[in-house]
Amino acid sequence: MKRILVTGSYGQIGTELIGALRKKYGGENVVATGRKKPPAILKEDGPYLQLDVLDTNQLHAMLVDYDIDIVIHNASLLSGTGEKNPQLAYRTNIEGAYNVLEAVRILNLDQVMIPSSIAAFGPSTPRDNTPNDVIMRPTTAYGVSKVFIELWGEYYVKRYGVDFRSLRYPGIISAETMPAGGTTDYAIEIFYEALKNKKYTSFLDKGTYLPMMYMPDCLKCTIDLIEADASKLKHKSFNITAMSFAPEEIAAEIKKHIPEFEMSYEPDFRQQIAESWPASLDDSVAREEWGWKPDYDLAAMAKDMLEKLSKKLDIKY
Ligand code: AKB
Repeated sequence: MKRILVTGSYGQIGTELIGALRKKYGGENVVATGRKKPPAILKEDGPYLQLDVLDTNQLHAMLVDYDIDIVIHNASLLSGTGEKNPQLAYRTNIEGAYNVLEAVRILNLDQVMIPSSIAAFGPSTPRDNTPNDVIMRPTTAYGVSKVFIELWGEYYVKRYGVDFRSLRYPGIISAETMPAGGTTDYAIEIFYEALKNKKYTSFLDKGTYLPMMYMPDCLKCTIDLIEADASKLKHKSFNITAMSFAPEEIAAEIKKHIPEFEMSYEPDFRQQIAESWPASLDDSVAREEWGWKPDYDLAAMAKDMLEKLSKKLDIKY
């Protein structure tokens, strides 16, 4: 059984990814790490550790001590936070990914998966049905860091034979852990506010289409890509998507379940970020090379989100 170390394990994707990986590979084989101390509420179903990927000695020691084969490097600042502090985004996202790739190369580990994002595209990229291989000139610090990760990772594949893989995550919607500082976060906040207050003010304007995905699909594509047969992967970085909607469309979907729900719009600095990203993605390369296929569309996701959150918050609708 391969042993996997995950960074950023206490973030939105990490918290749920650890559970899914442990279910599949066994608790002891999945080492959860994060920069902050592990939250006290975590179950003791495997190692939960504190790791700062900017500390290369600590990173190398942990990879050796736990006999790691695969690294999933999730630790990253998101787009909104990156614009507030580009220098911190550089250190966390670019230096962090560099350190992880170097450790994987030096220690000759089996595989490294580092997520990219729709943020890797920019205003000069075709916005509709954006192809996998297309111009990428992002205008955010976060987006630049994701292009660096893709290109540096692919360089290590060619130069050193490192097995690097990457997924361009769209906005990920989930009920367990809130994301922090992303542009697509509105599509999660809206569910909390719809249940708690029956109204929500969106920080993205009407008509702002973005590619999105529900967490179960995000977990599925992450694990599927890790397990994909290397000989079939012609690409290393993949577009993946499950749906695309604008704020008024998710509001209309929620209204089907909560008829009193009202939406208003007060776009902030994230509007400009969203407008520089694709509205929808073409993920046919992922479908062809490793069989990607999502399970959740907007209606199925909204129904499940409301059910999960109403239980979590103990609010009926
Ligand atoms: C963000 O909004 O910054 C992220 C992303 C799309 O990568 N959710």
